[in-house]
Formats: sequence, structure tokens, C-alpha cells
Amino acid sequence: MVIKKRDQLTESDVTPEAIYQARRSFMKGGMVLGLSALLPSVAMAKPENNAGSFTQSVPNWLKQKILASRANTQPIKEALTPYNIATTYNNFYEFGYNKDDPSKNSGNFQPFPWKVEIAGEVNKPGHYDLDELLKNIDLEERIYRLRCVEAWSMVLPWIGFPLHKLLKRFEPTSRAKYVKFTSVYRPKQMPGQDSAFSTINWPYVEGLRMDEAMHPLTLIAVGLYGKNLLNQSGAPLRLVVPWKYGFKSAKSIVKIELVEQQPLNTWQQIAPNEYGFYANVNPHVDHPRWSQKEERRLPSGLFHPNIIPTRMFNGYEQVASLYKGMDLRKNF
Ligand SMILES: Nc1nc2c(c(=O)[nH]1)N[C@H]1C(S)=C(S)[C@@H](COP(=O)(O)O)O[C@H]1N2
Ligand SMILES: [Mo]
Repeated sequence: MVIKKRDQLTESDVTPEAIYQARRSFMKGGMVLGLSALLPSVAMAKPENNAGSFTQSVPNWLKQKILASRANTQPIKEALTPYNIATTYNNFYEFGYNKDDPSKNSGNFQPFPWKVEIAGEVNKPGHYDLDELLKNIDLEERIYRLRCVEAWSMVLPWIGFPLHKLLKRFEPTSRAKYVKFTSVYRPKQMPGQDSAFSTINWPYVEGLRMDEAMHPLTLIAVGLYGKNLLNQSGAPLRLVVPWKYGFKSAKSIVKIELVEQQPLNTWQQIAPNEYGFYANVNPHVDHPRWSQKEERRLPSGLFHPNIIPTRMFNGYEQVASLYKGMDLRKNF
């Protein structure tokens, strides 16, 4: 079997998860894996685990950038959540409340062309086209755990770049204490926003403290599984903050604002007793309606529930120093 380098791959390359993983090891270690090394995972990889292809509307410059991305030097060794689950089991209330609504109802959403407004306490505010925004920023692959506050989790290979690279370019002023992220508002393309029964006050808003936003783990993702983000995953760009509950990772971002005051994020607006601003993954602080001590690692089924203990900061202990001296029970 020939394992091609990423820049030799075309959209027509079918990439089962196992092959995908092997290619990553190949790129990382610079050696070719024999097929025998793959056999156990090949046997498990079902056809529906195929990584996707590029969406037709993806501009060429973005495709090239994604194909040129480099693998992280420290990938985690847990099994990746299969592509078909990562793209059909989603939370994206703009497209509906059920897990399969985002994949089913996002077909009319047009993520290209895309502009992001940079506003607030920066020396260089403005409305930037996506390609301008990503200019001179190399993409890399980061395999991260994603832990939802609903006590399920995944392991996903994102393609993106650290948010600090972007923020520095716009020169935050000394008054910038928090970063506020606003997701897109397009009720004509997003049926969940058009619904009279929605309890959410659109658009979806999230926020980070400045040091959290500047932390090297904090990612802006533009791709998943070696291809562009699909609409249900937050195309064309989203936040990924791996040590926090998934709701902090706002999708389809149109505005990044540097502000003095702590933003009131969407879930805190809806239920402040259940969802806070910090939302750090924490097995010692339960949600009022469910325990946070364990999680269901997807894929999970009746006979293989795959329940595993939840780790402090989702296993990213290197962020602990950001919260020194803070009562994480109060600041949940
Ligand atoms: N704009 C927006 N961003 C969002 C959400 C949402 O409903 N709207 N859901 C959040 C929640 S609760 C989770 S768990 C993650 C899910 O990301 P995924 O569907 O790519 O796994 O997206 C987060 N970002
Ligand atoms: Mo979530």
C-alpha cells in the first residue's frame, strides 16, 4: 500500500480512519508503516468511518492551506472518534436541538465568502475576509478531546492555528481583558434561529478571559479530519478550547471583540445556575442535573457504553496555573 503525503492527496482519496491515523504517524515519524501494523484497526474501520472530502464551495486557497497543514508533534494516543459520528452527532442549536439536526438541516448554509469583524479594544479593528485573516498563518493539526457538559466526549483531529497568532496581529490595547465571540445570525439559512420556540437569544455568544484566549492550546479551527469544516461543525471557522466544556467553543464566528468586561455568554444567560462563564471541565463540580465525574466516550453503545472517568481540565493540566487562587466551585 502506498501512503501518500498530505500534499499529494486529492479529494478523491478515500481515507478510512485507520489509514488516516497511519498517515499521521507516517508524517510524524517520517517512516512508512507496514500494512501489518495497521491490521487490527483496519479490521475495525467500517466504510462509514471514511473521512470526508472537501466541500465544493471551499476556495482553492483554503484547500491548499489545509492540505499543507502539519501534524502536531504531541498527538494524544486515544482512539479518534470516527468521522461519521463527529459529523452527525452535533450540538449546533442554530440548526435545531437534536443531535442529527445540524447535519440534516445545514445544507442551505453558505460559509463562503466569509468576513470576520475584529472590534473593540484593538489598534487595528476592521472587517476582514477569511483569506486576509489567515494570511501568513500556517495551519496545523491538533488532536484534542472534546468534552460536552452533557457528559459525552469525542477525540477529534482539528486543523487550525492558535488564536493568539490572530489576536496579536490586531494589537489588543491594555484595556482588553476579555475576548467576546459572536456566531453568525442567518435565520433564512439556519432553521433553529427561525423557530418561534427557541429559548436562545440569538446570536450565540461566548467569551474567554484574555489569558485563556492567548493560551497556546486555544485554537481556531478551519478543518477537521484533514478537510474543511462541514457546516454542522461550525464552518468556516470556530473556536476550540479543549479544557472547557464544549459550549465555550463557538461555531461559525463572525465577530471577535476585545472587551473590558466579562461577556455574558449564551448559556449563562439561559441558566446562570447551571452554566457559568469559566466552564472548565471539572469532575468535582457536578452540573445540577447530572454528575460530571464520568463521560461517555463516543462511539458508545448499549453493549459498549465506553464510560470513562472525566479528568480535571479534560486532562489538560497545563492550564491549571491560569486559575491559581480561584474557587472553581464558585467560578464554574
Ligand atoms: N454557535 C454555536 N456554537 C456552538 C454550539 C451552538 O449551539 N451554537 N454548541 C456548542 C456545544 S454545546 C458543543 S458540545 C460543541 C459541539 O461541537 P461539535 O458539534 O463540533 O462536536 O459546539 C459548541 N458551539
Ligand atoms: Mo455541549
